Amino acid sequence: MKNEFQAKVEKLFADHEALITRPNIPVEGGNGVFTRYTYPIVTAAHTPVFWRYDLDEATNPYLMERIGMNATLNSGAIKWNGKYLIVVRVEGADRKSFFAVAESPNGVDNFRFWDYPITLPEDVVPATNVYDMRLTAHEDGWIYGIFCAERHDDNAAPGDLSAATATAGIARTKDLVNWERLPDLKTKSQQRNVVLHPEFVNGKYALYTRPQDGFIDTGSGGGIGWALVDDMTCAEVKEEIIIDPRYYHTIKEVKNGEGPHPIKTPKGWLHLAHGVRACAAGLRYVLYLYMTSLEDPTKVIAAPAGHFMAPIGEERVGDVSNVLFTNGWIADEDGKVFIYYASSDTRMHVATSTVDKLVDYCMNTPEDGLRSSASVETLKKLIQKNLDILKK
Ligand code: BGC
Ligand code: BMA
Repeated sequence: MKNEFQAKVEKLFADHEALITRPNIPVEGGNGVFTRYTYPIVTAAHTPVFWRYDLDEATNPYLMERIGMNATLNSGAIKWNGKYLIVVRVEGADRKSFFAVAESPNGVDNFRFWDYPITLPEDVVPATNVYDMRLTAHEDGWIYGIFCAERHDDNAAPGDLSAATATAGIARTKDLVNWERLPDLKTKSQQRNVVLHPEFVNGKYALYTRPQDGFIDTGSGGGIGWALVDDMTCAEVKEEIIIDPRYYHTIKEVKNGEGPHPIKTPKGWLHLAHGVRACAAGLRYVLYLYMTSLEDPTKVIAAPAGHFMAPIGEERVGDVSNVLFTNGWIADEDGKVFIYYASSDTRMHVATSTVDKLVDYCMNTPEDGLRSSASVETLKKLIQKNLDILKK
């Protein structure tokens, strides 16, 4: 006969299985640009039962969680052997983030973590925390993961335990299981949100960067940057230009940063990024799209005004409320796009669209006129056009 402990273990597994196999349901309606889904795709409760509990009755007679998981957020993404893989930033109750692969057969539900998290070798100077990995299957044959490596800033005043430095950590793999760590990116400034472009440009590796003066403040860092690098095994930013600047009174006034690497489309490179503004409630993070030229990837050719996605409903609330953040998307052969985004540094979601729709959105959404009166003029044009149509 089963004892009480065994019955409790079975229930834990059954409840977990029910959660991770729950079908996701597209949300009807919306704005025609993308489709949200009813349920988050991965939460802390999706992490395996055997990560959190000691299942040995002798050492855990009360069947309590021994290692708490706090959040699952900012995930890189890649299609791999026909499966939709996300490299999740899992944050433990101890505030340390680590990377773990969760795999889905269809991209919208049934995400299941691989048994072990990723074992990431250390850099020469070990990082205290690592997070927000961008995956790039580069044409050189490697899959690169670039992520933020955070360390305490030892130049800080005594007692200041929050001062930190942000550096781009670099690792590469061929199978997403075994990772080779390369030296951190050498740059003059601190860096978060560094992303590897998937193709060589003039025979070099190309990086989207985000120079910042301090750990939080971008300061003189003007926006999303671009740098060419000779060798990823000793990557150094020698020259950096800003391709997508921040701007006063827009959704990217305080900070912006590249999301996942851009998708190549016949009309240009399609980019997904985040923009940040400050308000009384703190920082507000939203997602936006832009496009760059195929001939010259440093040239912006489409810059639709405002946000593409902003937090709504339960997305607004979490550990860091009022935040949407993205560093992963997958474009299928048939043009369907899976956008993986986190809400409020707490849980992962998916939204779907198509390359054609996203390009249409970029090309035909009016640009930001940067003043209220310009916005009114843009609006009046559409109203007049539509009223003429409606009168016919
Ligand atoms: C957190 C990040 C955050 C950064 C800046 C880090 O310590 O882990 O999630 O983006 O600080 O606030
Ligand atoms: C940033 C990012 C994310 C995070 C966001 C909101 O600086 O790098 O890790 O989602 O802050 O806290």
